[in-house]
Amino acid sequence: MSLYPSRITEYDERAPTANETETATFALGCFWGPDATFGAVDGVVRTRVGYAGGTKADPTYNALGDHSEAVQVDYDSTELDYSDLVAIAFENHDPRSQPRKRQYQNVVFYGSDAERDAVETHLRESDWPEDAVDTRVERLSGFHLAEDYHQKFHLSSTPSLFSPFEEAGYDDDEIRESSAAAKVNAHTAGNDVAAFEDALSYDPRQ
Ligand code: MHO
Repeated sequence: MSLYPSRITEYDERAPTANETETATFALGCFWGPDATFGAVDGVVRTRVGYAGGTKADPTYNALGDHSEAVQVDYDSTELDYSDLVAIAFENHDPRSQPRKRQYQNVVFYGSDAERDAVETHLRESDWPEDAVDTRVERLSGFHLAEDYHQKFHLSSTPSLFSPFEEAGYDDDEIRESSAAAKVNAHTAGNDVAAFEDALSYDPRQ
């Protein structure tokens, strides 16, 4: 299966812009996994990984301080709601206990009272008894981008699918913010990705 640079640029030109998307942030363990899980979802437009939830000013992977690994998701609110993303977050981790290392702890970050209410509603309507959930629910106070080599990790580890982005002339920032890269990264990690099948993975010369 091939990925053509022209398909990548066409896909990204059609993607909703930053003004047309909302953003949600989750810490759910090693961020490579949730980057790909959320990237697969229809209506998720862009993803990026970073560090959140702590107070250290300039966290890095080797000096995280009190932050946790987190994924940030830009989504098209005409296609899905914040609550849909919260549901996906809870389907993709075990909320009953926290990993010992703060780096991998689970946190749902809300950005408004409405989002906090949505998380509370999700938990109330879930099967989890109220005192069984250890996952923290906190207001997002900042998001620090992780190093380039952590962005779209599965994609960047797959040369046959990564090279077309380089051939399209994308630099590291453009790959991180590429909607096509979010979809191809999700595919590379083994997810079913409708956008990849429908729009990205065919030969434009056919
Ligand atoms: N070092 C671990 C986790 C990486 S994640 C970005 C691994 O290689 O799987 O913390």
